[in-house]
Amino acid sequence: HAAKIIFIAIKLNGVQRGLISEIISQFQCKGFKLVVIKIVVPSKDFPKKHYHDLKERPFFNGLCDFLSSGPIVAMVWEGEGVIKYGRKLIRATDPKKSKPGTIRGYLAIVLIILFPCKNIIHGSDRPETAKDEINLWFKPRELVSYSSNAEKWIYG
Ligand code: DAT
Ligand code: MG
Repeated sequence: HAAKIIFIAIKLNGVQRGLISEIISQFQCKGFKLVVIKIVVPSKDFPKKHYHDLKERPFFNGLCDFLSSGPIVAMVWEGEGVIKYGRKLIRATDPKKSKPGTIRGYLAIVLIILFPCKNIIHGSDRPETAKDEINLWFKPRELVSYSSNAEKWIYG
């Protein structure tokens, strides 16, 4: 069910600022289910694979260098409409265009306005990219299949 899963990464500045639990809360409180989570410092070339569709853009090298320079929390969240809702929750790429109450509007600070790559969080934008990103960041056996006890209260 590709449309029901999203790859979410908390970028290193979010990790360093202690925002892991806040971001997890936002997804958890909405009723989405965490199916895998790990913390990793990506190799130099790894972000280039993740952002391959942006390789012609002028900010590509800076973006990739930033993402390989510290610990990233990589997750997969599952649930009805998780991509659509997740993108709304994360909001605009440029944090100064993100409303308060969105993750970037709430958590991305002044410095990030000058460096959009430091916008705290990544989230897949479509089912196809979610699938590719999950395959890139995780092995299939890392994804934990379980039914949450809350499901009957969320979908019932
Ligand atoms: P998003 O992360 O909102 O999906 P994207 O996929 O277009 O945005 O871009 C990936 C990342 O690249 C983004 O999180 C920050 C950086 N970025 C995007 N546009 C940029 C720009 N015009 N200048 C600098 N960095 C940019
Ligand atoms: Mg994107």
